[in-house]
Amino acid sequence: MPGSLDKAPPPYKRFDTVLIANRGEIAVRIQRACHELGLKTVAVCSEADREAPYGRTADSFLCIGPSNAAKSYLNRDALLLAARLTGAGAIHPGYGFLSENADFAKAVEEAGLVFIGPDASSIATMGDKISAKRAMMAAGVPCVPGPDTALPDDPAAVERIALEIGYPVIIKAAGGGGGRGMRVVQEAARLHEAIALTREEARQAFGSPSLYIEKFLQHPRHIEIQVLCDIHGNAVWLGHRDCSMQRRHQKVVEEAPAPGIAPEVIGPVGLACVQACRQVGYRGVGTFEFLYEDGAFYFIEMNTRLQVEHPVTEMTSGLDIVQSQIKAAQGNPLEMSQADVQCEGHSFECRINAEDPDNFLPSAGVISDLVLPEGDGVRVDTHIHAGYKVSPYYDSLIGKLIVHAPTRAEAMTKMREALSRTRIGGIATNLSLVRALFEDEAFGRGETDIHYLEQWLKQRGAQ
Ligand code: MV4
Repeated sequence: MPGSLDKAPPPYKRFDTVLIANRGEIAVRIQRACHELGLKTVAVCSEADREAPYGRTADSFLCIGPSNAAKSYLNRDALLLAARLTGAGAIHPGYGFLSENADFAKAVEEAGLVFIGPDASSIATMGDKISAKRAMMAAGVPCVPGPDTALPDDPAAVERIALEIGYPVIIKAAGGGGGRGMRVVQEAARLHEAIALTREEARQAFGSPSLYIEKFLQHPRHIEIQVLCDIHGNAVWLGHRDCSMQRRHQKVVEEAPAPGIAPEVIGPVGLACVQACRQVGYRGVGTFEFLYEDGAFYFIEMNTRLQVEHPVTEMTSGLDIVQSQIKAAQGNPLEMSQADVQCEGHSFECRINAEDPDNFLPSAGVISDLVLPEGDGVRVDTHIHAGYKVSPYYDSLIGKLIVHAPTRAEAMTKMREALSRTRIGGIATNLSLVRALFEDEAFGRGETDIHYLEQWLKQRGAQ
């Protein structure tokens, strides 16, 4: 049933060629989805990525700048020029880089191309964490206690708001997100200094001093809901993921579904997310991030991009999220209703990083030998091969190991087996770390929160 739309759908813009404005494993993943849809692809690279094999399997391959990402993968003019030269009708931004940049999305649309993502105004609304919270509260999505407006300047007014919420509180920058620009305040005596420090950081880092305040949740889990929307007012949610296993806001292991959450508890939250998408005229794929504590959900942020961990949801839902995202950008109506979305079994993803497992420093060099696992319910998303040179210029993610099995216990066993068969020689990786995690008993019981991994690493180091 189509919902109401505040925005009129844009005119259909057909495209037969997609420029992939990214690199590494996600460039491979997007290229596969495009080719499966019968679309031609344009791969772009920096000088460091000239040898990338996905360049040879694309229909066109262009070098757009030097190794420094600011001059290549983040170079908007170079990307738009590459699209024009190759006849691309759409740009897929992947994740990171320009994927959540509203100005870039606008420039793409103004150049007469399709940005494969939501429209620029949705990106801008969700990029400002205060306007995102306001939109969610208006749609009935449960949020963390605290106002959906910027902190006032009047010190006495701020003190009253903090007291009403109750300490501890957290001060966050409206332009922040993903763990940047936030500060916990334990007691009233420290409130004003925390605000002053966070405001200055926000001004420097995000160019805006705007802040907001929330109740600080002490031991939550990080649970997210994946949505998929078309431009005709249809939206569905594709279940949930637990992404609590993280260090310094970098996720290490993700799973779907989040363990131990009853359908009656998450169901209404999923419906509220879908309702919010209809209200803001959201298009394509999106992720609602929640904190989950003591049986309740609290919205924190919405990501308007395809996420690294989308495969665990693909495994449980049986849907191809990247293909669906591209079809939504083509203006096609959703091919399924909520009743058609049936999530089955359990999926885990391990992020494999080229980094020292003890000090987490990135590790560059040539992969001397490589053995990757395969088999039923085993998936590897990667761009690497034996002889591949891991460059020091970019994120250390070199691949993702994904498994799917009927139950969580079976999926854990399958991941242990897949990890034991994996060999990556010549560079340091975090394989030993994720192998140890899959032997951990509390993780086995699904009893972890957002602080678990950092505490686990501390204890491990102390031994
Ligand atoms: C919070 C919080 C506790 N209470 N907000 C960190 C990343 C950004 N997305 C929001 N974050 C948090 N917001 C309230 N009101 C704790 C965190 C947080 C966190 C959240 C998700 C995953 C990992 C985290 C690690 C530290 C802190």
